[in-house]
Amino acid sequence: MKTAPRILCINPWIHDFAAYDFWAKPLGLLYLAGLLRASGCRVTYIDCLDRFHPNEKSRDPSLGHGRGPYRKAFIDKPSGLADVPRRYSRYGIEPDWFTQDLKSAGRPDLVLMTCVMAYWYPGAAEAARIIRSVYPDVPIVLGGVYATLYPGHAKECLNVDEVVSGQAEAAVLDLVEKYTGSRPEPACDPRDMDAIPYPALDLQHAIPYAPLLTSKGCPFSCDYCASRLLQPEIRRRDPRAVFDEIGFWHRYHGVRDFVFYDDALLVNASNHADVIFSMIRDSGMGMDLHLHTPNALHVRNISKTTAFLMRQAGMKTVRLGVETAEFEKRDMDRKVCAQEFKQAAAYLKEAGFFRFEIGAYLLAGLPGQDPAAVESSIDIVKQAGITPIIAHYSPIAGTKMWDAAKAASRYNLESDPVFTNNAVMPCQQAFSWELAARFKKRINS
Ligand code: B12
Ligand code: SF4
Repeated sequence: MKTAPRILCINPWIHDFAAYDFWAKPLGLLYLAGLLRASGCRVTYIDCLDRFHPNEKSRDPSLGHGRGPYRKAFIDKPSGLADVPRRYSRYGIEPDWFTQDLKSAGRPDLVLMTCVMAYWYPGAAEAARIIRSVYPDVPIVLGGVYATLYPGHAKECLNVDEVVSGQAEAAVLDLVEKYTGSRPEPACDPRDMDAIPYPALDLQHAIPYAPLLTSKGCPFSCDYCASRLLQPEIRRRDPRAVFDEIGFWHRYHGVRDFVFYDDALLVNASNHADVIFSMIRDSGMGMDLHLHTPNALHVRNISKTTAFLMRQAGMKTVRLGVETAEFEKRDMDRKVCAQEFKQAAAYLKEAGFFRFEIGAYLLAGLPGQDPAAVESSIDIVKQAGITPIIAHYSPIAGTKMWDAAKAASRYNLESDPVFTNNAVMPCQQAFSWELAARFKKRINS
């Protein structure tokens, strides 16, 4: 009898100027791990960003609604970023712990590694080097956002056997067969979002929060966003299946914080999100849960009903995709107008949300953007009784704004994704602490 293929899944380190676990989990990889496990593979998982590693001091996973700082160690900056007056770090567990964990996991037949943010690839490169040194002949396959957006760069710069672009629920079964010689018996139709097993969050040392994906894709196509490149098809789960998943993590694993990762959670809310929120409210679980939407919601879809249902279901963190509050001038997206914004803010307030619970993301550092436009957006958001949150622009290859970003940048963006890191303000003439301070002052004034 053939033995089950042994698959080791790796979430690599972050190399960056700043990083914090603001509800960031490698959900795509954890879905693949769950699918492979249910399809008969022996799956192990090493998370280089594990804040609850056994070598760490023990801490309560529920603190800060599950969020918290990563361990960090200063490392050298990538050479092209010498102009940025900030320290660069490796975020996550000690490399020795990683080596030890690799050895304790035992030799796998295949390593599957993700990389969630393109400009974090140096962390994946470091992980690949160490995996190679411990298991020189084990194949490594890289997938995820970086692999999808910059496949050519990944093939050239990372010592891996294969780079896989795009959604991979179906492809991963072929990969296992290709590299191990045994074909897993699929537990379900891997493309069916309602049938696919839950992400393998239980392979972590703790489950401080559960990321949820109720849908894929987005009907909009904003100039700065990669949603369509990553998830070209719009698909949605049955609201009942989402509700059941929430109940599962809550009842069997004690999870109270749930984080929606959808790009378009509220589109057609009356037959999707509203149904999920009503089910939570009616079950009584809403009293016990904290829901969060750090990935912005579409303002236009916040009706009075939706606002009240969100509150009754236990929503604690609402983030709105505003991008610029100079509504009449916007041409990079058409997803909200002034009236819709004011109305949504009023509904959320009426439903009982406090100012500090509602944040509006405003994009800063866009090619050719006048900082005064960001400041006037800050004022408009504040007038609506909402907290402005500055999100610095990260240029992405393949998006409509890419050419303008390349033209505006002081770096050769095409040459290396590290230059697309929003922390370096890549589309400005220079990195500027003053500008960041100016926005902060305006927000707090
Ligand atoms: C949820 C989300 C977040 C969450 C959590 C992110 C995280 N996990 O770390 C939050 C809200 C915290 C967040 C924050 C930010 N985000 Co974000 N985020 C997303 C979002 C919407 C979904 C990612 C996701 O989990 N998708 C669901 C899973 C199922 O899909 P997946 O990861 O792609 O996995 C599939 C495939 O890639 C593949 N796969 C994955 N791993 C592997 C491994 C192998 C071996 C294989 C074969 C396949 C494979 O199979 C999976 C299943 O099909 C994406 C946009 C998008 N639509 O993807 C943006 C996105 C990743 N974020 C982006 C950005 C820019 C940011 C911010 C910098 C925004 C800002 N300006 O402040 C911050 C910074 C994050 C930080 N420093 O921690 C950009 C990244 C661009 C880039 N250059 O890489 C994206 C693409 C959005 C965009 N602008 O277009 N984000
Ligand atoms: S609405 Fe949001 S997710 Fe959709 S394309 Fe625009 S920025 Fe991307």
